Amino acid sequence: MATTKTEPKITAAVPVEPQEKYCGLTPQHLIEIYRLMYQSRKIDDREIMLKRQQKIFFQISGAGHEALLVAAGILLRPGYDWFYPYYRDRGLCLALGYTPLEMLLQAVGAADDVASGGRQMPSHWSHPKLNIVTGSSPTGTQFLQAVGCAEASRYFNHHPGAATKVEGDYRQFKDVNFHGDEVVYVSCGDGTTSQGEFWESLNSASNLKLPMLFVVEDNEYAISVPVEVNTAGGNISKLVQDFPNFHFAEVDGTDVLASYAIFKTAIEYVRGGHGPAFVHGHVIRPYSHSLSDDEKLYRPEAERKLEIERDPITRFRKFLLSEGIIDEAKLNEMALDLTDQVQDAADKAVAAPFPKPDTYMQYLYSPKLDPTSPKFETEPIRPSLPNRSAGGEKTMADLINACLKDEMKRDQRIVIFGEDVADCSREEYLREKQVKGKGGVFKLTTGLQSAFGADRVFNSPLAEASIVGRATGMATRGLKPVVEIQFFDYIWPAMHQLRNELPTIRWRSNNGFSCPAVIRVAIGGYLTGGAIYHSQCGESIFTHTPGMRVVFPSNALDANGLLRTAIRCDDPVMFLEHKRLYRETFGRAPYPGPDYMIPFGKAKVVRAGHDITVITYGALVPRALQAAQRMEREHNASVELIDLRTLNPYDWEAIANSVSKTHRVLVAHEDTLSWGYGAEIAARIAGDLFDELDAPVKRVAAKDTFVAYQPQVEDEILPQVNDVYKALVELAGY
Ligand SMILES: Cc1ncc(C[n+]2csc(CCOP(=O)(O)OP(=O)(O)O)c2C)c(N)n1
Ligand SMILES: [Mg+2]
Repeated sequence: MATTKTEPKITAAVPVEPQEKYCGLTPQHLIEIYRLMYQSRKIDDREIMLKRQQKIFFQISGAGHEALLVAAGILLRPGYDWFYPYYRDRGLCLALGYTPLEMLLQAVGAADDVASGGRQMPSHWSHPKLNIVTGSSPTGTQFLQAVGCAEASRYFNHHPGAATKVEGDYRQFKDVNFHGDEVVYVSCGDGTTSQGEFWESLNSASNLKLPMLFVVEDNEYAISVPVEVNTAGGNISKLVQDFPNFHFAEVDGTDVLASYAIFKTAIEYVRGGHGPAFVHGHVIRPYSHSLSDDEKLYRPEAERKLEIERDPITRFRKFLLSEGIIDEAKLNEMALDLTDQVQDAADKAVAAPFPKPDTYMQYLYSPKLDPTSPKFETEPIRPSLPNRSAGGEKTMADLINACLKDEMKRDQRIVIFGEDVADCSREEYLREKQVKGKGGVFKLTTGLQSAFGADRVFNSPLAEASIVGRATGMATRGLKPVVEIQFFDYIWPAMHQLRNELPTIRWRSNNGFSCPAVIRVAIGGYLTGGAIYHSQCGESIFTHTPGMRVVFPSNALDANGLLRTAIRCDDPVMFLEHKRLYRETFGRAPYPGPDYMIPFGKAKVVRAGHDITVITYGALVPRALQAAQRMEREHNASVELIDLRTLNPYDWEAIANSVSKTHRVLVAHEDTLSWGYGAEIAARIAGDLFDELDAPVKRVAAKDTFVAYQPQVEDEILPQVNDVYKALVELAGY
């Protein structure tokens, strides 16, 4: 294990003794700190000029935050510690080794931009070599990911064998590095502390005593909104001080030495394994919010003047001169030198090639491991007949549980968490056999904690954003979180993470980072009394999100094989499990063995036919099957039934082949009709297969309303066998 001693990593060109009055820094260190701060400001100034010349398209500065951030940056370890910085952290990034050219390449949107290959705005830092994890624009989404990242450090430390590279699944492409005492840095502005995810992350960091350094850069404004509007009482330090296990510090973040001293203690606390630290730095924002904002509209002259007097660069310059550490001539020489360097970097950036326009689809998904490939196609192990009758047919719930168990045994990187997924959080009750254990409200994870231990299967707080955000951070580090959202109806608190983070990370970092987590979600109605908050669908919202694989099995065997593919693949997967199908007689199957996989994007022809095609998935599969059998009996019509099984990707070839044979097609699903999943399929059939059609494409789906509690009303709202049957009769007679 590395030393917990915290020393600045600047190497002095001229050895000079550290001095007590400079918090143990040498004069050479102080000059280097000034150089980094000045360089940070110069890059902002240069970007502003480039924006005015229309050579870049956005500018947001780190001006006024430099002292605090350089102080943190020189104490932390690039490529060792982990970083979730926000857009004002230019000084931190420079101190960690990000170069001015790398920053300016992002500003122009160059192909060689290390952060995003021209995909993200400037100051959206990302640098895989330095462990600076890709940041997004939404304020506050970084916090829960940082929690997951810190949890991953701890996990790999406790299970070092899990870090081993294994060929044949996502682990082949994911290098894991961990040290045991790494710090996870995460920062934001004063306004962002109003976001719920900020508070969720403090709760988990505190409760789990995680090695995290929280930094709030308080410049007293969130665009035009002053701090007292965002923060009750106007001071975030006062609000957070009762979280257990934290080290708290508040500092004038325009004062280099004070900031340095505060961070030294805070980082030693975190690296020493005592828990998280929270540093609240008071800084200034002299350049308005961004170049698109003019603070004169909401801040009077007098207030702005007072702020300028606290400018950290002017202050530190005065300090260095008054202490005789450097003279005016040397400072001016340094300024000229840095101006030239930044100018040179800007010239190179402006001349750098742009990404090729046709590369926009690259890195939505893993370029290395394709879950639609034959690698993911294996045969189930068929038990011999006597066994089969003895072992019995298993339900979807049984075979999902069996898959989780098999995969956890095979892959130590898998962790499972969510609400109520553990057998029992108070482990002594299990040990003393006082209780049997729960293992999920639908019992899908039952027995897993008992089999694999509480650090691999555990309950999360009741906070869905936490579940997905933490999973995202863990997956970024190489773990395979397979988390559960208890009901689809409660997925919405996690929407930010599910829409703006998890599926975007690989694309927005130009393949610099990835997070192939699996999100299992219990979905759907036909429950008799599930009502509006336990019965809804809504899968098209996620199939409408690029970067997210969406799976929706209709039977036990498919659920087992598809879940295994989801776990072994290298992309984020939303795995939708229909509650009504968990224990249905329909679609039971014998256990297919520990390696059974079904590739994504391969539909199943449940029933072959030549008159009409039904395209469906999930709970509509057994319903459409009944309707098809009735069509056969009563109309002698042969219906081909296609179960898509995965919704993104979906099997267009199977659809096209069938429609080209039957020339009549019905798309059926449980989710509401308008703007639903079927609309896309119907539109594509109408567009691409128009010449094949003998009748208009028909759709059957739920009414455009919510699911009601009263069973008769629920039946009316959700599509029934008879609705499918009637649509088939109409299609046959067209
Ligand atoms: C979730 C979300 N809402 C709104 C915005 C627009 N926005 C960008 S920065 C910002 C203010 C942030 O203020 P603060 O956290 O104090 O950071 P500062 O910019 O002052 O450093 C807002 C409202 C956003 N990016 N994300
Ligand atoms: Mg602010």
